[in-house]
Amino acid sequence: MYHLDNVEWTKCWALLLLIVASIECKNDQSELTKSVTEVVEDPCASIKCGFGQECVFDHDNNEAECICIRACPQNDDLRRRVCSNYNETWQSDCHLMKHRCDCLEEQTDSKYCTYEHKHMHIDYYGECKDIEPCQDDVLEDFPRRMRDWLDNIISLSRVEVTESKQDMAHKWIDAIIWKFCDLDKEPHDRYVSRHELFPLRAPLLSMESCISDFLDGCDSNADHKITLVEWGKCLGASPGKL
Ligand SMILES: [Ca+2]
Repeated sequence: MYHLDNVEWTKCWALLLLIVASIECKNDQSELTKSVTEVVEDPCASIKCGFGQECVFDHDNNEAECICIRACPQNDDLRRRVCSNYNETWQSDCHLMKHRCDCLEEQTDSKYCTYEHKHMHIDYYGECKDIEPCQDDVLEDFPRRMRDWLDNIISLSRVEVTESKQDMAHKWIDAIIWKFCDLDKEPHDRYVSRHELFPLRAPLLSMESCISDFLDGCDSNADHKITLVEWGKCLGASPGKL
């Protein structure tokens, strides 16, 4: 039978102590991590800041607060340029929003702030350019093009639509409802406001001259909010199908 000599016993004990110490250390670390996680909560998590603002923690007052965005990343990508509603190109949406906030909060020299800067918003993505007037025939054909566009999005995404590939009418109704729900988020109140149309309108305006006229036409009673029935009607669905 093999017997351990004194040196080997010493090595074994040392190894055992190391293992025990390692386990205890891990336990201590997990307890420490747990306690830190429990104590440290992001004070900004429940705060929603306004246009051009970000949330920071004010250590003096021990509270979170919204301030104008402090810095925007340098952007050299022309595709990320934005055009304001006053037809002025900005380096990015961040730069436009920051400048408006800085002007409103008097965080920058007033000589750089015009009336327009204090009231601007993003009109569309891309550099400002002459948008061609919407032609009647293009506007008339717009629901069909929107339909094709939505079909493509649905096909490329994992949005659940009816499984029947043959039933194109049902598929189209599903697409109309899905897009309405996708837009109706802030607030989620079963109406789509002009503000909520922004994610749909802004990326398309520089390419689709009729998008604004088309969306304005969806609000058939001109109350500045679109219902699901109005949305379906302007996309060519009969009210009974929604
Ligand atoms: Ca809404």
